[in-house]
Amino acid sequence: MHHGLDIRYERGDAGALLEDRNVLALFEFGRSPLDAREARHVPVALPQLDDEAVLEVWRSRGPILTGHWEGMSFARCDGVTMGHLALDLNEFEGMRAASFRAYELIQGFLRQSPHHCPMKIWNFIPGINIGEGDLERYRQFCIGRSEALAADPAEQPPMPAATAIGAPENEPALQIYFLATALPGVNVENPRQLNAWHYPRQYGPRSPLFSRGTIMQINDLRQFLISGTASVVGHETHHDNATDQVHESVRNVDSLLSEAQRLLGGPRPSLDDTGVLRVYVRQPEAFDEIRQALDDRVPASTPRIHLRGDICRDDLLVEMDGVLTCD
Ligand code: 3EB
Repeated sequence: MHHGLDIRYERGDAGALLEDRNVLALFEFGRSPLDAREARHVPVALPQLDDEAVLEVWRSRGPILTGHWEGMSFARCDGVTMGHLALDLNEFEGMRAASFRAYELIQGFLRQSPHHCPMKIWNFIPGINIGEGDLERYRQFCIGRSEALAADPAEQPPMPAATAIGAPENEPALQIYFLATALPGVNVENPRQLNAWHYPRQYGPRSPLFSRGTIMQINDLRQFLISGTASVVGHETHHDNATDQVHESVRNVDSLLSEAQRLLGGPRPSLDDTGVLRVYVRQPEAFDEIRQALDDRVPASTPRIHLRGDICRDDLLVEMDGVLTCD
């Protein structure tokens, strides 16, 4: 096993995998995050679309400490912390308030943690496209996030990488989990895309706050955490069909990898068997088309899963994220 975070898709039973003391986090799909049975267990409400159901397993070396903090849970090893929270939306006056609380909690947690630099944050937002105009849940989520981050003047960029995807409308919880380390990572932005925090007003009153990718160093290993990447060029959505959106998204990932190489030197990180990909699919009926379009562009050796989830703009049909290991 390598020295960083080892991410795999495995068949098996969640209970049995949690017996493995090297498991830092275990992601089970199609289950409410409120069902978590322990700190390392992270059920994600999005159903998996692939024929074969798998678990996403994060392993790390050395002893793992687990615990709870203000209703959050965490698992920490020498190099990295995985933090997880699920807030029952019934207990909040709307998505803005829930998001504000979530980001307030995350900042509070990070301040007292030995790993206080967030590298990547995954957000799963029930009914993400519900609501008209600026009342849309995703936009309200962005407002709450931005208000919580602005409430702490010491909390300035570097921004973490992020993914924000819709969970089923009937899922009760806003779920957020993250990776944090002791040292800041290297942020990578995509020259093909406007930096998300500079998005114009038409996408909402407060811009999303994330970096397109972060290079995280754990021990002597560098890993590239890729944000949710869609068919956005500049700030605009391109294409109205799934195949072209997949191809555009892969061009965006490629461009980000070239930019990472430009910043860091060394070999160009690539999509191959040292990485994993997650593909988020809005319309289940487009799954085969999306899988095919991706197979045409990404080596067969790259492990990948497809999850059913809404994307934050209603004209986006697909989004992907992933983690690559740099040589
Ligand atoms: C985009 O490129 C797609 O709000 O945290 C991707 C990744 C997107 C993260 C977020 C949003 C977020 O703008 C949307």
